[in-house]
Amino acid sequence: MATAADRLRPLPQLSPAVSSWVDSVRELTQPRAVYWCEGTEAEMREITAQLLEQAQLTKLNPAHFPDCYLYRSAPNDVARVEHLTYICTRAREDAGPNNHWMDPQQAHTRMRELFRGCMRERTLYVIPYCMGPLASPLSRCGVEITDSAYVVLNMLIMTRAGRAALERIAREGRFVRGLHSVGELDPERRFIMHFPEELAIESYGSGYGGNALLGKKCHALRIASWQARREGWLAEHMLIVGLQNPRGETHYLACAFPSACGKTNLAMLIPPASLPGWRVFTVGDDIAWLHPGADGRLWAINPESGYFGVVPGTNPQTNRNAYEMIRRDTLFTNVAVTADDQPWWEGLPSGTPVLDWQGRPYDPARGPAAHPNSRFTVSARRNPSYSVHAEDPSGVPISALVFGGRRREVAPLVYEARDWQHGVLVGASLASETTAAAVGQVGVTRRDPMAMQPFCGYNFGDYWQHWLDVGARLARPPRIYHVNWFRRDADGGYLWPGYGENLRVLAWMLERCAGRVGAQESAIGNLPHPHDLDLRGLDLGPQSLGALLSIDPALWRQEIAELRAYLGRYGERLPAALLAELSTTEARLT
Ligand code: GTP
Ligand code: SPV
Ligand code: MN
Repeated sequence: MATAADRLRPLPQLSPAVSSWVDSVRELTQPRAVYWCEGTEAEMREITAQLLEQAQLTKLNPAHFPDCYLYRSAPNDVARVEHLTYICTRAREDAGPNNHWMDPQQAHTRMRELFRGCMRERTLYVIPYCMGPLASPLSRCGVEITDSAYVVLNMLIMTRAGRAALERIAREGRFVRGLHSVGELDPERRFIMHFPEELAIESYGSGYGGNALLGKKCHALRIASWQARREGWLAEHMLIVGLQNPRGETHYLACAFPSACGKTNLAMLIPPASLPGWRVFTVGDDIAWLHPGADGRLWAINPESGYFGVVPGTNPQTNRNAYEMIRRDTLFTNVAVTADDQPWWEGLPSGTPVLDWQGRPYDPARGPAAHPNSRFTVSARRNPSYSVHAEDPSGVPISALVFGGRRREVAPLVYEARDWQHGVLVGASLASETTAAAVGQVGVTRRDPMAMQPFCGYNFGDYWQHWLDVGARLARPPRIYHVNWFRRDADGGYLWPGYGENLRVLAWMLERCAGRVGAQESAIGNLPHPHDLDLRGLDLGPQSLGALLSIDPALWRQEIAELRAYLGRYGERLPAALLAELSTTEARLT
């Protein structure tokens, strides 16, 4: 509830810079009302109640899923739209071959026409937010203007939003401007535009996650990666997890896997019963901001305060933590429901869907009941394994960086880069099968360097050089690894059980970091000696293990040839050191 002091100091007066921007957007978009978000629990309840009343939200069964709601999006608005996402820099080369590019003036003109009068009969919401702990010097603020109350609810969970963020903006005098409208939800009138040189984002025509929650991919990755290059740090598509071994030592890992390739699950991993004495602490599940510290190590903060996670596949066997976490205070998007209004999705061991994700009577002939990219939005405070260090202003020190993708063949279960420079090539070589997180064909292998193909706000050539430069400044750089939980056998089955069992691979990495185990050198990097992987209690035959750790020289020569052709697209911006690493690997393979 607002106090008397609050009323004397209303939000719009806190920051003239924000207010004047809001005024200009109001002029352009012509909303019926303007609402400044305070970021209180009461406000969240109020907006939820309004959405329920307008039948935009459905209340889920309160006996089983207290304070959980279902949102059904427009059927044509269920994933990120990479083909409609642009980086608008003055020079086309600065966006690079990895991005769609548009001239900033042309883009602004185009977007102005879309935004003109688009909020008539709607409320314009102002969401001041802070990415990262409010007290951290590493955090960065922004303001999102949106006409979607659903976006407001998500932003209130995913970021530190409201008065405190606006106060920080007023102090700093700097913020990222994000303008969003759902428009007509017409895929033909949909654009996600980024103006890194102006610290601005303009998004029109979609209400979906990465297209519309502008603090997330648009700000914390595309704009932040651009800022990070200028300021000497890294903004990455990485989870951050703390692992405590049976000796009581805790190490933090940051892991980059492409969308829907296992970050949330690894960040909330539950140690298998046959590996007693291990504990796992989640710092973040999607984005890491990495800063070289005065001690020569790399330090990480999670800019987010919640999870926007993939629902299908979440169950008590794969991840009990995640399953329990989303049983209260959770906003579900595009899941199915049972006869008694419980949410339902593919991968649950019980329950029967009666309505599919579009609210139609469920008919298996029309595909899965829950959308494959259905999502949950939930506060990190609901995570039973949330790290007590997740809010530390200086972040957590990183012992190892891990890259991984979905590869049915080629990539072994795990290998280690020889050093930082080789590790940058390993990251740049990441490729993965596409998933339902983005619109387009699923299951096609594509290059996804550092899991940042959809998210790097500038030319990848410059980005790899920046990675090399950051590494050169680290006296104690993290070791770098590559993993593949998704290798298949001849029948198409997964060779590796995944989920909690992945800890066995991470445990080997920590032993490597501590200098307690050796490795076998191979052409592509260091592989574990099979006896150094703790496989106690795991039903995995020596043949499967052999297949998981095998490197097929013919496939790898082909892989490296493809990588050389791909890297060649970056021309003069490709760091020579990366080409040298590539040649070294090539020579070792022949
Ligand atoms: P984004 O939020 O899109 O960035 O995805 P994410 O990387 O956080 O992926 P998430 O952990 O949500 O996993 C995506 C899908 O992969 C889910 O359906 C999981 O059940 C499945 N998955 C996660 N980890 C594993 C694993 O180790 N093995 C296998 N086979 N599947 C996994
Ligand atoms: C991803 O696609 O990588 C996500 C979901 O984490 S979104 O917020 O849509 O980007
Ligand atoms: Mn993601």
